[in-house]
Amino acid sequence: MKKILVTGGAGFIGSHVIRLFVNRYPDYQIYNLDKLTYAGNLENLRDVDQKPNYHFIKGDIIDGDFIIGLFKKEQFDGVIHLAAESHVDRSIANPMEFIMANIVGTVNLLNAAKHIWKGHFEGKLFYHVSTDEVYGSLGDTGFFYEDTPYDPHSPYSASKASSDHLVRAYHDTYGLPMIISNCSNNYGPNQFPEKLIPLFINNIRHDKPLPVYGKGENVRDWLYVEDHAAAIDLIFHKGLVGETFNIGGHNEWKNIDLIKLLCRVMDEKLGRTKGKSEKLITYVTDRAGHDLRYAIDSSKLQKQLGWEPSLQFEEGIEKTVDWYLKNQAWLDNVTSGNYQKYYEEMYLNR
Ligand code: NAD
Ligand code: TDX
Repeated sequence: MKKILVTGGAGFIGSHVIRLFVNRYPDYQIYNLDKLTYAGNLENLRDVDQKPNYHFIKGDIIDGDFIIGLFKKEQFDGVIHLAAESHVDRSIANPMEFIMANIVGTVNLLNAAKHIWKGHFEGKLFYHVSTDEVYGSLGDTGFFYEDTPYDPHSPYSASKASSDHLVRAYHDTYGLPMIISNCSNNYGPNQFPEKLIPLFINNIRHDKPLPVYGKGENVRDWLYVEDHAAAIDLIFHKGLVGETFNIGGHNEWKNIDLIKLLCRVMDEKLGRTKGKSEKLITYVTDRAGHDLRYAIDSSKLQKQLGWEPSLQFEEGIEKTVDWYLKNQAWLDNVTSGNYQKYYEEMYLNR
């Protein structure tokens, strides 16, 4: 494959995918299509944006005419689709944006791929990047498998579930070659500070309260973002068409335990008295429909394609904290503008 369209490449995970592909496959042409919403930031790609095999296109996947025109013009061989509205809390406040970007946007891409590739499906691939949240919520035990029935609870996860169903429907109905992967919570450099880990790093840095939802007992399964990008690379090249793969590192943490670990690492890195950051922990009203526990079984990916996560969590958290402390200008830049308004709406009176 030579010409690959990556959607949402200026976001958190997309930028790591772009970096990996641009550096690893100099003979590929990588096209990054991104609307540059609040979550998209071309700064994330400064180290690769001058490479001859990287191209940026500003555009909106909600605009069907634009998408079909782009596919006609560029004749992509493959699509890696990451563009989405991705924050659960924002989906609770404003579901329609999620319906438009995540469902309508995905269908526009599917229609364009189907139309342009019709009769020439051989060697083409539509790779849809999804989340473990489509499977719903677990109790204290058990795991999500590839055949776990979908049971989404938030507008975000319902919109992702819907897009997954549509990708499968285009495969079953029209033969569109596709693969889906469902990954657990990612963390690492360049994540927008609305998600738990970068939000709390930023708040600790500014001695601001750490708003823990409910009792902090919800469990998430965390994966370092570069390990997710490596899994996408492997699946894109070696995965069987029509298949689904779960991606996760068997790394479950209760929120409150993770937050305490983060506080300890931040105290150390900032040279603060032990226990100082933990004092910022503030319990606030729980998220509506808050899923209790996510846990991914990724043994299919491990057995079929030999993927393993490369990092232990403590190591990944240290690397992540180091990155945010070294890149405070990045944090300051993304938290200027509308961020203050978002923060007040989301957390004031909570
Ligand atoms: P993000 O919010 O950091 O980035 C999303 C990117 O998509 C941004 O660059 C944004 O500008 C772009 N975008 C949004 N709407 C668009 C539109 N209409 N047209 C074009 N571009 C648009 O998200 P992320 O955390 O990097 O997640 C990327 C993908 O991975 C999403 O599909 C998400 O559902 C999935 N995912 C995320 C996680 C996670 O933990 N973050 C876990 C599993 C799966
Ligand atoms: O301020 C907070 N306080 C808090 O207690 C925030 C932002 C979160 N939380 C809790 C809610 C969750 O239990 O921390 C946990 C993690 O929250 P998020 O970072 O918002 O992630 P989550 O809701 O688990 O969803 C993430 O993982 C799956 C990503 O945002 C999704 O894009 C991905 O699909």
